[in-house]
Amino acid sequence: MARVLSCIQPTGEVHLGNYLGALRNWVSGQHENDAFHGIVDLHALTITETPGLLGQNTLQLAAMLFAVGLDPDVATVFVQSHVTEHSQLGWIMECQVSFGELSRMTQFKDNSAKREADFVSAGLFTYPALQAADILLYDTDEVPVGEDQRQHIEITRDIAVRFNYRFGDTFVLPKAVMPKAGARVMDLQDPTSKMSKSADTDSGLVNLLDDPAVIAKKFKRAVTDSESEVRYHREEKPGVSNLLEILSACTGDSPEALAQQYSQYGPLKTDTGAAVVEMLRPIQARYGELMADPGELQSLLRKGAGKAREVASATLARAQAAIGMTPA
Ligand code: ATP
Ligand code: LTN
Repeated sequence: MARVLSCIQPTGEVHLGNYLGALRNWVSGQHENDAFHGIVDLHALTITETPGLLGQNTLQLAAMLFAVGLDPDVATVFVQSHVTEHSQLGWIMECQVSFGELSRMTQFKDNSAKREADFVSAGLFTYPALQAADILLYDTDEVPVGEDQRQHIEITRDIAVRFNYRFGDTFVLPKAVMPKAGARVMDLQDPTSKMSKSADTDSGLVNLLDDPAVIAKKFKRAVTDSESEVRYHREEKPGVSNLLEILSACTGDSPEALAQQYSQYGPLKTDTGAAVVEMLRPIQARYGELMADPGELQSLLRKGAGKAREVASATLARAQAAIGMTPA
């Protein structure tokens, strides 16, 4: 059984891109693999300044992970800061990666540019080192992520190779696995940018907790193009292709086959909105139940952290021994 790990930041509501590009695959993968999923609150801290918000977002995200179908008896779901080994190995990783390598990370370039007037923390820059620690702590074979994370998995491999070369074989080399459908859900108002919670406006962003009427409206207003032909072509028809891909992710039919069934944009928008609403209905109901019982939610997270710590502490000890640090 492959060890699989993927993580998500508690930085606001979970959106359709997160779900189709990541969470849904975590749920289907939990029975085939030994799955670990972290809520990476330390990563979110790179851009969080409001007191109290981080913990609240963490609990809401935990409820959402269980609501979409992660089973606490099957997968290991934990909060990053509950497993202190992440911070400890994170520092060691920072010392294995160069300033130049970190400077080439597109996520850092994008995020720091977006925050030009704001505080750009050093943590935002060293973020990939902490991510490498997340992955390497669990002897991870596979990291299921969206296309946007490919560079972070590559740098993790580079760091692991370098560490193993310097200090002897310690870390398993992970590889990124990209889902076929829904790998990159685009903004409904700007289909050349990925759907993102940090978008300027909310109208192109579908949150999993959005009201059904709001979801339908967002799809009806989705940007397409001035032609009227329904055809699947990512570059020439980004808006239409995004809708076809979302509908495909809901129905299981291929975007090409779905394109054949439509001759106008209107019905494609309506049907895609309706399919998304139906897909989210049971998730929204389960989320409501979980949020009504915070004690239970906390105990599920405590259990996850215990399981995570067992693996993480052994790996950290191995890395410290390989370096030759004095044992405490
Ligand atoms: P955002 O851009 O909304 O802030 P993010 O990339 O910072 O999102 P996280 O919340 O950490 O993301 O993302 C969790 C997972 O969701 C990652 O595996 C990421 O690849 C995936 N993901 C995020 N946005 C999309 C998208 N538009 N399409 C597909 N997958 C996505
Ligand atoms: N950087 C990722 C979140 C993340 C992650 C990880 C993903 C942090 N640690 C470990 C996979 C494995 C993001 O922004 N989506």
